[in-house]
Amino acid sequence: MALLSFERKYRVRGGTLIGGDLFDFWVGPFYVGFFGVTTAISALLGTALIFAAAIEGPTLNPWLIDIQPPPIEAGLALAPLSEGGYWQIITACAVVAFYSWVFRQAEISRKLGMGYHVPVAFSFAVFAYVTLNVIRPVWMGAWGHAFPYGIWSHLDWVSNTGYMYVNFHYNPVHMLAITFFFTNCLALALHGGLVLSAVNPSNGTNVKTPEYEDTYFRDFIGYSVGTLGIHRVGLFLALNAGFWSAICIVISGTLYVGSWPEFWDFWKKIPIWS
Ligand code: 07D
Ligand code: 07D
Ligand code: 07D
Ligand code: 07D
Ligand code: BPH
Repeated sequence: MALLSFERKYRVRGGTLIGGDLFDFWVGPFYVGFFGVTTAISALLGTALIFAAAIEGPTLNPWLIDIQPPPIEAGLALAPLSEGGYWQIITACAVVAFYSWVFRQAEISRKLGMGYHVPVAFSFAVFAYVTLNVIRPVWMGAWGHAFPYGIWSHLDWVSNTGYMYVNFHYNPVHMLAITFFFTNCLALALHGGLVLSAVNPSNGTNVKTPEYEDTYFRDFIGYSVGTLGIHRVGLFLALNAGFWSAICIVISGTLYVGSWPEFWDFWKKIPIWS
């Protein structure tokens, strides 16, 4: 009941970024809005084009569908449909769908009078995708540098691209991104474990308050970042993981060409350890 009366209070017009009252309504639980409409159109069109391209062959097995970008020789020109044109339109649909999703999240935040943390966070993931399939290919002068749309084939792209720089592990920004991913996973394991341990006490005892959670970490490692703080840490780690991933790939083949292991040659010559 409380939830329903709350919904009546906030389900009012206003707060849209574009379109005024036009699409300012709900369908069942879903808020629509101008960006709901643009998401639906671009997502459906993009998905339909994946099927259209797959029907041209050689397979309809979802795991083996492979929609390649135009060949590198075609540069940044528009390509015929079956030679990368499908990939180009699907990419345009995907960019519109992902950004529409960000703006729809922002409109919902505005309606609820909340901060923009979720749309900002998702925009980091979209930035990583746009870096891979728009910014880097444009910078390198050919759509052919982008990854193909296929469950297996995109893994081949990651592997081949990695070995193009001999050993991608030696890319220092890749190291930084991995460190953020690993630390993010560590933090979530600790946070999930801690909260569940407080709400699953030993038989016959009460659920524990956040003071217990803080005390656990003070006893354990001398410091607790606090109940709000851990969420700041989590967001910080996750956004950095996405951000430095984008940077690690966009510098490869643009600012840095050649072998990543050789990048470290300067460092072997530093007098302190040689
Ligand atoms: C769990 C949220 C749900 C999302 C799901 C994915 C599709 C694809 C399309 C048939 C965490 C939905 C899948 C819409 C259908 C067709 C044509 C999110 C969750 C369930 N990858 N990747 C996967 C994408 C890149 C890499 C799986 C997308 C980069 C490696 C899935 C993108 C690089 C491995 C997938 C993208 C890269 C995977 C599970 C876009 C570096 C795996 C993903 C748009 C980031 C793993 C067979 C997942 C796997 C895997 C989708 C980009 C590397 C198919 C949509 C180019 C090394 N990727 N990926 O759980 O099992 O994400 O592959 O950027 O090992 Mg990938
Ligand atoms: C093992 C850490 C345990 C730590 C402990 C604590 C101290 C104290 C003191 C600070 C498990 C130690 C504490 C010392 C310190 C103070 C005071 C965590 C561990 C007990 N891979 N791959 C994974 C991806 C490729 C390969 C896992 C992605 C290439 C091998 C994860 C990609 C090739 C192994 C993963 C990718 C390759 C893995 C790692 C992309 C290389 C493993 C996470 C995008 C050419 C390892 C069990 C993990 C594994 C592993 C991800 C690519 C090889 C799923 C995203 C194709 C050989 N890879 N990988 O395991 O499974 O954390 O380990 O391309 O052995 Mg992979
Ligand atoms: C931030 C908690 C604090 C931990 C810290 C690490 C040491 C090593 C030893 C100089 C998230 C303390 C470091 C004690 C000092 C010497 C000889 C946790 C945090 C500050 N790795 N790994 C790193 C370890 C494996 C892989 C960094 C340990 C598997 C890849 C650091 C183990 C595979 C990349 C590190 C272990 C693998 C790294 C940051 C043990 C698959 C990177 C780690 C005991 C899991 C990244 C230069 C981090 C990097 C990185 C430590 C195991 C793959 C040096 C202790 C064999 C691909 N690993 N690692 O943030 O920058 O953890 O490398 O299992 O790119 Mg590794
Ligand atoms: C791009 C996803 C964006 C998603 C969006 C939403 C839908 C809707 C609908 C479900 C960024 C899509 C939504 C489609 C679905 C419904 C209803 C996220 C994106 C917008 N690597 N590596 C990374 C590791 C090696 C290589 C990143 C580890 C090898 C290359 C991460 C290892 C070589 C690239 C990472 C390892 C290699 C990367 C990926 C270990 C291969 C990249 C995370 C343990 C031989 C990529 C921006 C990411 C990158 C990337 C981790 C190994 C090559 C840090 C742990 C040595 C070429 N690697 N890697 O980016 O930075 O997420 O991309 O060995 O391009 Mg690596
Ligand atoms: O709604 C969400 O979550 C429930 C948003 C989302 C998010 C959010 C959301 O709010 C946040 C904060 C993040 N992701 C954060 C992050 C991480 C760090 C910043 C980063 C690691 C990450 N997300 C990664 C990923 C990955 C990886 C690693 O591969 C995937 C697959 C996702 N995130 C997926 C998603 C979705 C579940 C959701 C989301 N992250 C966004 C949903 C969305 O945008 O919906 C609108 C679009 C459609 C419904 C479909 C569009 C279809 C296209 C037109 C066609 C398909 C083209 C595509 C390029 C083909 C790819 C083929 C592959 C085989 C390669």
